[in-house]
Amino acid sequence: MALSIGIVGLPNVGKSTLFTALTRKTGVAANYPFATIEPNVGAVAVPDERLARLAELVRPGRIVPAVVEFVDIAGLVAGANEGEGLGNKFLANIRETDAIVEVVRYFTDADVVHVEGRVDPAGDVETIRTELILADLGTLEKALPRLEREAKRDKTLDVKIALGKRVQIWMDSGHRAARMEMTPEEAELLRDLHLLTMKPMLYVANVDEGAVGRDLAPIDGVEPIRICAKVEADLAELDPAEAREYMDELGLDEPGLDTLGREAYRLLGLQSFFTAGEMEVRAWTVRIGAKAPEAAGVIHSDFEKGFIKAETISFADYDALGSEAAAKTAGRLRIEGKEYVVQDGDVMHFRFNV
Ligand SMILES: Nc1nc2c(ncn2[C@@H]2O[C@H](COP(=O)(O)OP(=O)(O)O)[C@@H](O)[C@H]2O)c(=O)[nH]1
Ligand SMILES: [Mg+2]
Repeated sequence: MALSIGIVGLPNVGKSTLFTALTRKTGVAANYPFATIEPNVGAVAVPDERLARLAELVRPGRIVPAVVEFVDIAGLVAGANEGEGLGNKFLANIRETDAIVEVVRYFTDADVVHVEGRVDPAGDVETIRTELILADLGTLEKALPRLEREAKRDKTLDVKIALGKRVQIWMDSGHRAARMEMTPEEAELLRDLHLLTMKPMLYVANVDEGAVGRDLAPIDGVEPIRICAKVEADLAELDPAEAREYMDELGLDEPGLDTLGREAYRLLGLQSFFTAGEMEVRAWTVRIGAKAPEAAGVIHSDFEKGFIKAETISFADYDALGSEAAAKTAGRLRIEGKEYVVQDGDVMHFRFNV
């Protein structure tokens, strides 16, 4: 299953423009057979030079890049948590994604109406944050009484209830759940509640054409990624030479979409591992810190359930030695077990049993 990122924001901030640019990007997404999955879901290939190098060595039948799915979620408005503007449906769509990119309007075009009548990035961010937090508080309000009933029979739930109450108080004061200090074990305990504000979040500032180079104030402690969605949509339609010329004119080093892809990977704590065989050389996305069975599960849930071991070669070794056989002879093919923490660029072969 591909990693999915929901694009959220107020109406008319440029979400669909960005989505279209992402999924139209020539030469990359077009190679992927399922580029448009549903009208509002698009698969975007993650550019990776290592994949090309592996393909050069293995000469497989096909090469498949890692993909990130972007979901264009209809605009959230104030009151969404109470069902305003089809709010519940949107919130349910967000719940299914692994991460959130929020598009914030910075561009000033008078022809494009702002739902609240003024361009106010900080105010917009606040509106969306409030909606997401209110939705999560609603989730807890339902979950806690249920957990308390179950806790009469199962005392182990007491820890989870106490944690839920702590998060409730924290969010009540206007903070996203992800900002609360907690141990990885506590975060794991919260996982089945699918809180929206526990998801990793990235901000895209949709700026005016002339403002792509300017510094912006941090949002929620991080600098937003500056993009002009309109420019990106145009760039996605041009051939590489024309695109380069247009970017030079605007003073852009690289398309904003590339920056977005890279920053999304970094901020969301993601990395790639590879599978390399005659049929296919392929890149996959997994969390930094994930153990081998979780990586196996990215390929197929059976691989995770029946995980036995992972034959692993680092990309550097594969690159230097040139083949799996050579890596094996050189003693660079490792047999890793359930506790192995996957490293960026690992070339893996899973053994499993179902
Ligand atoms: N001037 C300008 N207009 C934009 C930009 N991005 C989007 N728009 C326009 O804003 C309007 C709403 O964009 P859309 O992507 O549909 O917004 P959504 O409601 O957030 O999906 C459209 O008319 C776009 O052409 C931008 O970067 N600059
Ligand atoms: Mg839209």
